[in-house]
This record gives sequence, C-alpha cells and structure tokens, in this order.
Amino acid sequence: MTLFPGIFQGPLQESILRRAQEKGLVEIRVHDLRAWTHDRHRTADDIPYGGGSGMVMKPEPVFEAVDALRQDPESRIVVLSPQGVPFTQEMAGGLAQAEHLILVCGRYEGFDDRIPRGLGALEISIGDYVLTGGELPALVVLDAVVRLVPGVLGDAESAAGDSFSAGLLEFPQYTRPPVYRGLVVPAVLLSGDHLAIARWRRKEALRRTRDRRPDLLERIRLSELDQDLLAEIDDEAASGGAGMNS
Ligand code: J9Q
Repeated sequence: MTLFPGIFQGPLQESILRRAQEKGLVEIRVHDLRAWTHDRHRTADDIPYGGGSGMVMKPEPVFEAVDALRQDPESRIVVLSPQGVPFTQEMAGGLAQAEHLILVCGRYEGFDDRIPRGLGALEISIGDYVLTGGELPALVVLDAVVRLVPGVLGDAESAAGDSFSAGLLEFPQYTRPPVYRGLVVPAVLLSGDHLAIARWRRKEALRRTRDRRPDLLERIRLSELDQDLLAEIDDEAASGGAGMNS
C-alpha cells in the first residue's frame, strides 16, 4: 500500500520478482492508498498533534485499506519506517513463510502511531539513512523475501545464496581474463590446487570481514584455522604487505 504506486512498476517487472510472479509462486499487487480516502482532495496526511513540522499519515485510509485487503488473521502486516527494527536475513526468512503479507509505505515524517499499533504490524527499518518514503524499503524487503520462496531461485542460485548467512563477507571473486588493464587475478586461483584455493578464500573472507564489518566477526566462532589465517594477515601487515611502500 502506497501513495506512489508508480514507483513499483519498474522493479516488479524485472528479474527475479518478475519470474516469481510469472511462475505463479507469488502474487504481488500494488494498491494506491488514496483509493481509501473519501474527501475531494483525497487527503492521506495531516498536521501533527502537539505541533512541529511536516505531515503525518492519517489512520483512516490505512485501516480501511487493510480491512479491505486482509485475507485472514494470518496476514502479516509490515510497516516500513525509520523507527522500525533493523531488517535482517533472518526476518526475511520468517516473512517468506507467511501466506499473505501487507507492506505499508508511508512518507517521511511518519505514521500516526495508531497505525502500526492498531494493526499489530511489524515495523521494519532497512537502515539508518534518510529516505523520502517507504516504497524503496518495501521493494528491498520484497526482493529479500520473494527469493526465499521455494521454487523462486534455481538450484545454482540457492546454493550460492547460503554464504552470507554463514556470517562472513564473501571472498573476492574473479573471472576471465587473467590480466585486465594490468590488474591480475591472484595466481592461486589459476593453480588448480583446490586445497590452497579454499584456504585463500577463507583467508580473504576473514580479511574483508575484519576490515569492513568487524561487527560480523565478533558474532561468529573462529576455528583454529581462522585464527591462524588472521594471524597471517597481521604478519603480512607487519612485514610490509599491500599498501606499504618499500
Ligand atoms: C519510510 N527513511 O528508512 C530506512 N528504512 C525505512 C526507512 C524509511 C524512511 C522514510 C519513510 C521508511
């Protein structure tokens, strides 16, 4: 449910979201909230009680839309909002189990708080940045959820998808050609030594994760090998590795 249904037209008609619908695995409908307004100006928002700047989404259109669209008590209602709980892969997995989801998009200043409270909605944020509305967050949630619906991904794609949930960032990937504009593919990947490749990949995944997402590294249990690999990385830095001159 949105005040800007046009935003959804492109993304729903490409790639995985398109294929999932074509295969009949999901049905996605976009509803204009203004269809549930009753005044001449099709008013969906109003000034905040208590004063302040900006406008607040009115409860009536949202409640009436949900009343009309709710299929059964099992329908899960999601409100996209900067005040929501952070969206995770785990939540995507939970939402993918639902028979029916209703995603409610609002504009920036937010909803009358009776909307999420009264609807028993799950309030979700996709991250800490300022956006103009919940439409792009809703598409993010939709993409993450739909690809977890059984049958949506091919076998190759499903197998590959697992690695983020393993808790580390992905290792660096390369494809042909072996040298491009003077940039080389690490020699080990061309060596055919599968054990050495697996070790290199684990090491680079650890390096990246510690550099870029130390929060992730703290959440997983490191094996003896992992600890050795991290120690090797530290030694490289000490003895003048990448980024050091001389
Ligand atoms: C509705 N910034 O931001 C991050 N997750 C959701 C949002 C959001 C926003 C504005 C309006 C949702």
